[in-house]
Amino acid sequence: IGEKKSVCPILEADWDDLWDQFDERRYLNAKKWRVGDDPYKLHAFNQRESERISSNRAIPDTRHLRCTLLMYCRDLPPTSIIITFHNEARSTLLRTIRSVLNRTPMNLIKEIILVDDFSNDPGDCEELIKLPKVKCLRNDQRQGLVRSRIRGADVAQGTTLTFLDSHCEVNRDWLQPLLHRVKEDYTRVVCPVIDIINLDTFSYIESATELRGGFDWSLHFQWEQLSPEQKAQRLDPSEPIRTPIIAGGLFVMDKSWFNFLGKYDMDMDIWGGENFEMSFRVWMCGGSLEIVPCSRVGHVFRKKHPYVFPDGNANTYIKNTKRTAEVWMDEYKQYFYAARPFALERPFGDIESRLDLRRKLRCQSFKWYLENVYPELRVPKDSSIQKGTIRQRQKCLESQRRKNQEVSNLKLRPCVKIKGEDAKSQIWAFTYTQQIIQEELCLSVITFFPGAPVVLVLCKNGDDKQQWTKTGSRIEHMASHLCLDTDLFGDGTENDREVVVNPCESSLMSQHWDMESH
Ligand code: LR7
Ligand code: MN
Repeated sequence: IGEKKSVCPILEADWDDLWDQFDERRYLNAKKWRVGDDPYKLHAFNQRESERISSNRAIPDTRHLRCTLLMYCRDLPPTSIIITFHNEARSTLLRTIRSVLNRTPMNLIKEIILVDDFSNDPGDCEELIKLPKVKCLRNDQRQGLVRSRIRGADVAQGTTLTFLDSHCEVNRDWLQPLLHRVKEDYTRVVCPVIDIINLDTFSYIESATELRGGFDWSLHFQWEQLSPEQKAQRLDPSEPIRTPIIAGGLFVMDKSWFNFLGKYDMDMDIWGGENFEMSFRVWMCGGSLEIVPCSRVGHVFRKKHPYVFPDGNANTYIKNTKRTAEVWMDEYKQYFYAARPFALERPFGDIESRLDLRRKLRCQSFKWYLENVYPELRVPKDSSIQKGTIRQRQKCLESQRRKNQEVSNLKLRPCVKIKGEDAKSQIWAFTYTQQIIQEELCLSVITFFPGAPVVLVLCKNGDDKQQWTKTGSRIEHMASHLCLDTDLFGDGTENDREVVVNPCESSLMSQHWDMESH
């Protein structure tokens, strides 16, 4: 294990003189949080705290001790760092850039390309070109992160591309181990370990190292522990970890390889899904993905998007992931649709050019990917979709959605047909993951007690609060063992019953449900 890599002393740059030419206080003060305003309102993190903390702060070195002993290749080529953003807070954007300038050897930065994805204030980006190495491009309409990143990549002059989110802080010697891996083999796409910058306090927290990227059939990204066997095989904690999928925001890739593999899918909008498309493509077309534990970058993880999705959040996510499934997943896309039945009837644009790309590159099948890269992803036995109304006599379960709200109401209402078709708000799917789902929302019970309300919330896999079993005509909630039922709260009329769970009782007609297929 003890062998050292090639030795190369590095001159750290001193940016302080150059930094003095930039009026940081003016830049930040122009858009400051104001007393009385909600500090979370604009960015979904604590803007006030972010502004209180210097752009030039120390953070703990979270690497394994072994990492400090490694030496990297002397002649690593300088990289183009690409940061796209839409209405990022000035304080976090500036801290991202300053951390890069502070903790990266000057000779390794070709340039820092900011792509302003049509933020409200052009000054957010333009004023930063006074900083060393920084360039600014501004979209004249909102493009989303995929087309913005492509725009940055197209003008990049470095031989490698380094992507970062606009609210990161890079840690000590973060870049060298990444560039080193790509220099050894240009088909590698490499990521740092992503540490956590707390969204309330902005403290920098070490995250677990022995994780890799994984997902379920609904194509939701999740961090996964390495298996005991995988852990046992890792003799050296500084060794890279091969990963089925990348988180998406933070990685280094050879520029020619990026272009050769088809950049990104230009028709993906705003946010989401592009990391699946990129990951499947890289693995299936001859490359690999890995996480390099000696490279650490902090990221502010948020609970919701602070920005607008012009076509709606769920629609955009489904369009992007559906494009991925249709182009890359072959017959296995049926499991995606079984997990997300409402994606079937969604528009997703033209995918011909991406299918061409896949043929031209002679990429492997998705079956190959499953067998060789992600054997841990179990293929379900059943991909059938049960879809239709859920009836209690002549009444139907109905969602009452409010626009742009993640939580909706649930009612028992007279069944409705529109032009012979069941009303959309009364159509449900029962998935093989035992969720009862409508679009992206799932039936759930939050706290358990007799009479507890059943609510509609964003589906989350593996959450037993969202799982149900059908036993005869009863529908039992798995976590509480209570049964789907209705009560006469509400306005107390028969037409407006609340949907609840109650102790199971087979004699009760209100616990008697029929699923009528659509
Ligand atoms: O319309 C937009 N235009 C943009 O330029 C919307 C967003 N953006 C920018 C945005 O300002 C930010 O810099 O794109 C970047 C990513 O957006 P975030 O920070 O809202 O996304 P996220 O951190 O929640 O999402 C993760 O998944 C995304 C899927 O599309 C992207 O791949 C993000 O880059 C990715 N972030 C990370 O991988 C950091 C670690 C998070 C994890 C896990
Ligand atoms: Mn982010």
